[in-house]
Amino acid sequence: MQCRRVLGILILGMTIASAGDVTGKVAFAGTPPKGSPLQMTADPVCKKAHTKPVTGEDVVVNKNGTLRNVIVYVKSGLKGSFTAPKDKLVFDQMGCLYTPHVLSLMVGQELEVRNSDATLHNVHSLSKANPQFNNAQPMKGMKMTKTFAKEETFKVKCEVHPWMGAYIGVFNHPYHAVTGDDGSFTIKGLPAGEYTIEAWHEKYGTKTATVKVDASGKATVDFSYKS
Ligand SMILES: [Cu+2]
Repeated sequence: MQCRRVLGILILGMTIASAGDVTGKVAFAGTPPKGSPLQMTADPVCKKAHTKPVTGEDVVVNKNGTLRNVIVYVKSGLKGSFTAPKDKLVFDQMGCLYTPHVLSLMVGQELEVRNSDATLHNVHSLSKANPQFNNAQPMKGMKMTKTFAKEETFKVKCEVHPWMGAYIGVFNHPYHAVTGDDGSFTIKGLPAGEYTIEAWHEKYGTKTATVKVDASGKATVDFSYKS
């Protein structure tokens, strides 16, 4: 009886230890740079979409002193191959801005590119490992679906509206996340093991850290950028 109970606890322990979540936050130290206002007067549709001045999203420091739009991902330590999630991600053009400004997805995962504006946008990828594309979406409500075969992070821009820019991170695995308005991230369901985690920001570059996902099934890793 005793033996069976111990075995039961052991099996339960092993189940918990098999995968864990890595959570953390990306701090920003120093004075946030003053964002420059975007001049949208060249296209009345863009200008009309905003009632307040719009600033660029290249550096967004949250109210709690953290940095938004940082991709945090497993750089090394993973074994085996992974299947792309079935859920489609949406990359929208709204108010002549990309929503979201930074996104991450997996090789083979579908990305729906939408135009929610009643004006012409061209969606131009500056990818290197993946074939570049440059597609016009002249009408509101237009949609197209893209997938990417290779791992890389690249810029997307619109030549009609030079202020429009976004970044897409493509990964060979599902262990990546982007910091939002509280600067935190969660990489879910990572198998137990030791990993190098990297943070990437379009202006401030990369930071790395090592993390061990152990029997507790949870690990924390924080990053910090300076102005
Ligand atoms: Cu545009």
